[in-house]
Amino acid sequence: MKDKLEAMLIAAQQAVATAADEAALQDVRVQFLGKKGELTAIMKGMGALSAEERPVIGAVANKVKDELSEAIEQRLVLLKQEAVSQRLANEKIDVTLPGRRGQFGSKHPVTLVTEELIEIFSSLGFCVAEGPEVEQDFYNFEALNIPKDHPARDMQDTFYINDEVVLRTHTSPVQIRSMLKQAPPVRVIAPGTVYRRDSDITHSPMFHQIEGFMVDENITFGDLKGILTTFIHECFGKNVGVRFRPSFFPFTEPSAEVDIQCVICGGKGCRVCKNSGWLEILGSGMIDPEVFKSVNYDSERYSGFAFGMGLERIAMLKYGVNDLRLFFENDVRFLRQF
Ligand code: 2U9
Repeated sequence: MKDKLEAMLIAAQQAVATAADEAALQDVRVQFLGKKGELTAIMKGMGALSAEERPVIGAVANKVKDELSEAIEQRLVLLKQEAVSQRLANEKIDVTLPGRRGQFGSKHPVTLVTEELIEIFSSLGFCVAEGPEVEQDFYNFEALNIPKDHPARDMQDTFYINDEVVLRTHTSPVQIRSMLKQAPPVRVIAPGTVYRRDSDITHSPMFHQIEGFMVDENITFGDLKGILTTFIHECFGKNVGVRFRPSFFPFTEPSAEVDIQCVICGGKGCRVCKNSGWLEILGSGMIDPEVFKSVNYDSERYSGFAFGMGLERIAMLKYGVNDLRLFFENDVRFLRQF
């Protein structure tokens, strides 16, 4: 029995030495020291031994068990170290390799145009004002000389929240709020998002505008022409032709639409300008005395002009974009070009 135990120890030590990983070592432990293992099997034969032999073999069996346990523990420590070394080798990072560059975002073309226009009008003495996009009927329509049931309301199809509250159809209400807050002289521009129930290839239900006004004593149509011509020359170049055409808006009288020489064909006539050589870019006019009444400005003493333009349209002309929908799709392949 002693020989059997010693032979088992040698076989077990060999198995321990060749166990390739922790799982294999665990199998060795079970095979030799487990409840159904080889050591247990040999010990079962102890009952047949004499009273003198039993303690001797018992001592040998304990020694075999201790030695084997010790060998397994040592091997376990070694295997753990090897596993750590292996992982370190596999996961080694070469910190001298160049890093991967992240993609930088870019400003939306409508933001770029807005910023440029703010810059130009700031240099002409205008301040920027902002206001709510969900607006009361009074500021969006009534105060601008567009009473309920007035045919002019049809000019701008409106999103109604309820009878008295709308999504603003233009940034004009911001200017009404500015006028109610401060007395002349004032020069204000109002850039922002506006909403109209209009959706086709050339209209989006949400778009952007910049509007502005200037009120003081003795402001004339000549001031309107001077400021807007200066703006156009700053925005589209000193040599671009400008013309003023009579028009109608409920909040201005007289009113004028302003055209520039076509930036695509230089005035010769092309598809973009529908062969006219001109492109409409903004609306304007002398502020109607009815509007002054709603904001308690004395129209005997003060006069002023106002103007408005669509920012997507300006961006299309400046950057040669021929489809309005590109501004709202947020396709990075388009946006990265600006
Ligand atoms: C106040 C008084 C008058 C703002 C004006 C226009 C003419 C105009 C359109 C251009 C293209 C809007 O984006 S668009 O559809 N705007 O033609 N806007 S005068 O007049 C005002 C504004 C506020 C208190």
